[in-house]
Amino acid sequence: MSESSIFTRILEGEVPSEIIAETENAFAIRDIRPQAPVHLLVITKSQEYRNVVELAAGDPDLLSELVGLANSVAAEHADGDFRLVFNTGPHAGQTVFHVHAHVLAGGLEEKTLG
Ligand code: DGP
Repeated sequence: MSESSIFTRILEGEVPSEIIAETENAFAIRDIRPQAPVHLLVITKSQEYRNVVELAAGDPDLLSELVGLANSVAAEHADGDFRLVFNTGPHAGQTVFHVHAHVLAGGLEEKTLG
C-alpha cells in the first residue's frame, strides 16, 4: 500500500481544506497556491491513478466524471468558462502523483498559452 497522498489526507480530514463539491468518485478543493482568479482542483477520491494518461486508460468513466465535476464547479465559482490543466510528469510541473485537474477560471480572456 503506497503512502497516502496530500489529497487523500485532505479527503480523510487529516489535512484541513474545505471540500467545495463532490461526486461519487471525485471531489473539489481550492488550490493552496492560486494561479488564476478562480483556481480549483478536481481530484479522484481514489489515488489509484497517478496521472490523466493512466486514468484515461484505466477508467474512462471516472475521467468523464472528473470533467463533469470541473464543469459544475466552474459554473458555481466563476462564469462557467474554464481551462482544464492536467500536469503530467515532473518535467511538466506535476508535484502530486494522485490524478487531479486544475480548473482555472475568471478573467482569463487576455491570456494565451505559452
Ligand atoms: P500539480 O503541481 O499539478 O501536481 O498540482 C498540485 C497542486 O496541489 C498545486 O497547485 C498546489 C496544490 N496543493 C498542494 N498541497 C495542497 C494542500 O495542502 N492544500 C491545497 N488546497 N492545495 C494543495
